[in-house]
Amino acid sequence: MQLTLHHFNNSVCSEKVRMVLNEKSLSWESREVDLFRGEQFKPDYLKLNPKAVVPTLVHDDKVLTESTLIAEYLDEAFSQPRLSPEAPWDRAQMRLYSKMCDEGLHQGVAVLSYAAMFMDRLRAMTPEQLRVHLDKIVDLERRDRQTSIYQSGVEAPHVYRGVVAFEKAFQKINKVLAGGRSWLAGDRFSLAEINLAPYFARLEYMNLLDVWTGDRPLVTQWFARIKDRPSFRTEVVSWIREAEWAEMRTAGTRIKSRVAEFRENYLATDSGAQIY
Ligand SMILES: N[C@@H](CCC(=O)N[C@@H](CS)C(=O)NCC(=O)O)C(=O)O
Repeated sequence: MQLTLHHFNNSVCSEKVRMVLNEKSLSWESREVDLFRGEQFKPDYLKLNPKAVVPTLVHDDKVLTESTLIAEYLDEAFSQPRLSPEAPWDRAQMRLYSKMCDEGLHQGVAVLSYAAMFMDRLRAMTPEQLRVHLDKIVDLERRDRQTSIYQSGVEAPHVYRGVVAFEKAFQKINKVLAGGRSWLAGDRFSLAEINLAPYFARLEYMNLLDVWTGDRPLVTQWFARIKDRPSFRTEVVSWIREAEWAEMRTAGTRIKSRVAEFRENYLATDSGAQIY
């Protein structure tokens, strides 16, 4: 049995899958795809992952993309320890959080990361290099987001939407924890936590997390329980390179006050004031 993961060190979706592999004590071969060198666009990689993104799992002769699906697949294919709750209701709750990541938090973290730091990499390109880079992005939504952030930085409308997606997520999580639970789906740590942790870690490393959690101690305590796990330390923290810590913190701090304003503005609206 052979498991190979094509991934990138500081990528939220790769962190998610690495945590699953670690929690299940699976050995795997690492193939790094350097996103900043454009290795995701190489023809051989595109054959595995036509969307030109990481991660991709190769299990013997089977190729699987989409980090949420990879996480669930690994959990089912290698049964112990189970990272999904047994009860159908709790499993549905768990999937609510993976949907939350795939339908809002992922784009949110990407735009915040671009607005804060990756934008400088785009702006360092010549117009021709930028055109070639953008043309290679197969997902047109992703291309639009990058173009708009290149043009408007933190003022791009996608950034506000990302801030709102995180606000809704934290409202929901806070409410569940306030009901007396230690974990979000069932009574154990599960894929719900694994799905969310890399996103919240990126916010923390960009010095932005307390914009949402400053007034939510239950969320902070829950996140601390996740950060204590060996899988988090080995598969998230240890992969981040020295220079990346400083880059994330400096860049995130630059946009922090605007991000906090966006959250305040949203909370001042009717829908923002409705805690769901
Ligand atoms: N829905 C996909 C998203 C994958 C994704 O966006 N991966 C990012 C890194 S976290 C990526 O490869 N970005 C490459 C790029 O933007 O060119 C999944 O969950 O696997």
